[in-house]
Amino acid sequence: LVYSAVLCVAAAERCFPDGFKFGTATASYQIEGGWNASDKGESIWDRFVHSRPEAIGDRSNGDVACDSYHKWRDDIQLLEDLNVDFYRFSISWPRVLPTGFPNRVSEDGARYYGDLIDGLLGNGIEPVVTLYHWDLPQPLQDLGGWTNPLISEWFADYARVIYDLYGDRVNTWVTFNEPTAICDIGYNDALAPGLESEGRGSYLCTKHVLLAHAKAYRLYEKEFKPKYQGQVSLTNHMMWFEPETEADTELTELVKAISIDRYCYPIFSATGGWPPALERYIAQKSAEEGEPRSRLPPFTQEEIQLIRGSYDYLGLNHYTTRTVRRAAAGEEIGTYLFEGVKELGVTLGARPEWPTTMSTWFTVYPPGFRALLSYVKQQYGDVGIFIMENGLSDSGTDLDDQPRVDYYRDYLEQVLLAMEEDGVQVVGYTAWSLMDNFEWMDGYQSRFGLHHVDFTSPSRTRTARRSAKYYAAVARTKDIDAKYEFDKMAEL
Ligand code: GBH
Repeated sequence: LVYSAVLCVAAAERCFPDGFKFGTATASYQIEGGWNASDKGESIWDRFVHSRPEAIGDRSNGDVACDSYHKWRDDIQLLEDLNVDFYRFSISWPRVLPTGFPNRVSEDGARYYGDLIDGLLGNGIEPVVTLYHWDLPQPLQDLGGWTNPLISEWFADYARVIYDLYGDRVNTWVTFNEPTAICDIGYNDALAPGLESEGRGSYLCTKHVLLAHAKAYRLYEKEFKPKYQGQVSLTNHMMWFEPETEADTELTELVKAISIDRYCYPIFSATGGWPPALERYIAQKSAEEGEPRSRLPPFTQEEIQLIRGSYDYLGLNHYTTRTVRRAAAGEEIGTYLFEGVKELGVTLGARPEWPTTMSTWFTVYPPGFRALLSYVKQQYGDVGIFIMENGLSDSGTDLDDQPRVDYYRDYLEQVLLAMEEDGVQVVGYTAWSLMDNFEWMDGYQSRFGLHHVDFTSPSRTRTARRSAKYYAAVARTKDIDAKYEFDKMAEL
């Protein structure tokens, strides 16, 4: 109706600026399927779901998922209908390098992503490419995975292959999606590889992921940036944290240090290295535990300099806010504490008035987004912030997903407030997700899609939800309300 004609002019405070980019995202293991197509190598997710099917809520896996390995042309059509500026997807390392090493590049794997990129560009959609969204080649896991110090070299070798293949057509690169999921959850008996080494393996992993990121960044900077002028960074998962009571204020700052700043301070701060408060805390705690050295491995001066400043933008994924309080003596600390905060003896909660979702870790509190964005600006200055994920989970049965429309509208409003009132520089926004997909430990039970996917049908039919229509209007008009007001009353 009217909304498509009326571009954002009237209600200025509801409009994103002209150059602001809207997109949507997926990840290879969550959508592609084709887990052993052609010469693709095994990933740690293939190994995990096949050897521990009971670990996944509905005992499902990503063997077929959305079948995007075959249906990528349909995906491009969905993206066109959404009017998005860009599509963020990830490359499966073992699909391109079956052994994990660059000794053998899969022709079919390389062609798959090349076709996808060309198809996007042909339709005026910019590719935003993530190099690592959790599907490590299993042969590298067998050598210790992210705890092996050599892995930062192996990652840079892989990055070089990908830059060589697609650097002429891809301008925005995300080296890592959510190191905290890779290291803290992957080493806390959830998410592949499903090992248990919290506070030791997780910290080795943290250090090596940061180094791998920095090496891939420096490689691009030196050899590819002069030719292509692209931008490289990583995206960190950031919950926002509020003290449960005033007494928990100081503790909440430490929670931010371990969950948000552990992965940001080394890269985005002026000094580099670990956040000082965190480094002190873990050194002291390790000493008390009788450890000969801190469980948080130190950086050399050279490493600090390599990592510091290795960014062209600041990527972040945000979904939810948690409350923080000290766990009582002997209290069973909740399982959904994945952001590395177990170390601090805290427990995370939510205020009773925050609506719940289909994800155990996730309640809805839009103002937390603005608070987080302002915190990031205050900590790291005027770096361009690229929101790489944000979205809502539900049970997925309803195409009329008004709560998801409300979530997007209300969270986007907080982004606008952060930009206009707090002077935060946000350059782009990414809706998670283009379509329902394999939601890790939840399998297909919780759905984040703008599009519904029928996982019982061999053709994995995709159908637009109400939220897809809302988001298409936002992407076209940059106005978060035009379509919203109209649609609230309309039939789907
Ligand atoms: C993002 O992580 C991911 O980047 C994306 O792949 C994912 O689909 C999306 O969020 C929605 O979850 O699975 O029970 O072990 C957000 C951070 C990481 C939060 C993993 C909860 C663990 C819960 N999340 N997670 S569980």
